[in-house]
Amino acid sequence: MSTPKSGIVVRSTGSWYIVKSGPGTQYHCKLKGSFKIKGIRSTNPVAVGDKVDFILSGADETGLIVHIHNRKNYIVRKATKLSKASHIIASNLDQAVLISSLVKPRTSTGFIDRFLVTAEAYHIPAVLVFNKYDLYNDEVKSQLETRLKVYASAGYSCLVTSAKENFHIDEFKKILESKVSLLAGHSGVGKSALINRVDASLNLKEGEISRAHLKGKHTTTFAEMFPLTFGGSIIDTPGIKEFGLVDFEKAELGQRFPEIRQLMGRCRFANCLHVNEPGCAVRKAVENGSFPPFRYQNYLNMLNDIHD
Ligand SMILES: Nc1nc2c(ncn2[C@@H]2O[C@H](COP(=O)(O)OP(=O)(O)OP(=O)(O)O)[C@@H](O)[C@H]2O)c(=O)[nH]1
Ligand SMILES: [Mg+2]
Ligand SMILES: [Zn+2]
Repeated sequence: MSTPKSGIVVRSTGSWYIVKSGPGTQYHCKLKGSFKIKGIRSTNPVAVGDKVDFILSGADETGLIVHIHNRKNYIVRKATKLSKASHIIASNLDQAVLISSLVKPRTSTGFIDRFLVTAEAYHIPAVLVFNKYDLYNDEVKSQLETRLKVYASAGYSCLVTSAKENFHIDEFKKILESKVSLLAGHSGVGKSALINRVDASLNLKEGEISRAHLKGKHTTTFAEMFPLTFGGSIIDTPGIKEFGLVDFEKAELGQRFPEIRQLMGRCRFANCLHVNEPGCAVRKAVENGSFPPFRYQNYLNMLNDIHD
């Protein structure tokens, strides 16, 4: 038996994995049967970004994955709405970058906040990119200003871009340089278009927005890791519809909102959920206008979705 090689999973199709082992060297690998990872109930034991050991076998030089290195972190979503099992989207990330847009398609703040809460829970720095700026009219621009103000003061890096008009593309490149970045966002917001602008060699497929419902078709089917010519890599994911709140307790949620985290020490009760408890510092801040109303509403919606 040959000695195991190690590499990074750059693509997963469910049963086959492409493992990159050194520059320009890739192997098709399968998972050794009956592979289980303790502590995680997931539909996919190996995810893009995983560092694995594999043994080459047979004349066709395919590999058998025999070991998965401990993950620095990982990001998940629920496999289905009702299921307890989760799907690991990617692992070993330096940051998670959410590409959103206020039009065609519009990304809700509810979606953004779920993304941020998930990133907070896994201690992955989050960056918010608002793309398609060329399409924003004055009303939409003022909505954008509100979002920028709220998210920047919560401590998140924000960037406004237009892939179409090459607006802030250098800034976008700087964000990605020398880091492993997960790129998330609804189908059609311009993930592939933005990556193509910073690294033309990748030549990712860009989709057409379907005119019928302005929702965008899925043009990227599997999560995939791409090396960037200027250093670092990005993980392009299929349009993510929903981040489930995996493994969350009601009491934990407030910790994942920096604005709530800052105020909660002043609530009368240590176990305050900031709904209608007397002496709640968060509610007081909402009432006097110093806490962003949409962030609070999204907090309540998420709290409501957690069943314990
Ligand atoms: N006007 C305008 N159109 C854009 C911009 N960025 C992307 N588009 C267009 O929006 C459509 C969708 O862009 P994609 O890059 O394919 O979107 P995606 O996020 O990769 O979508 P999926 O792969 O389906 O998840 C394409 O027709 C792009 O040309 C932009 O900044 N402005
Ligand atoms: Mg795409
Ligand atoms: Zn409170």
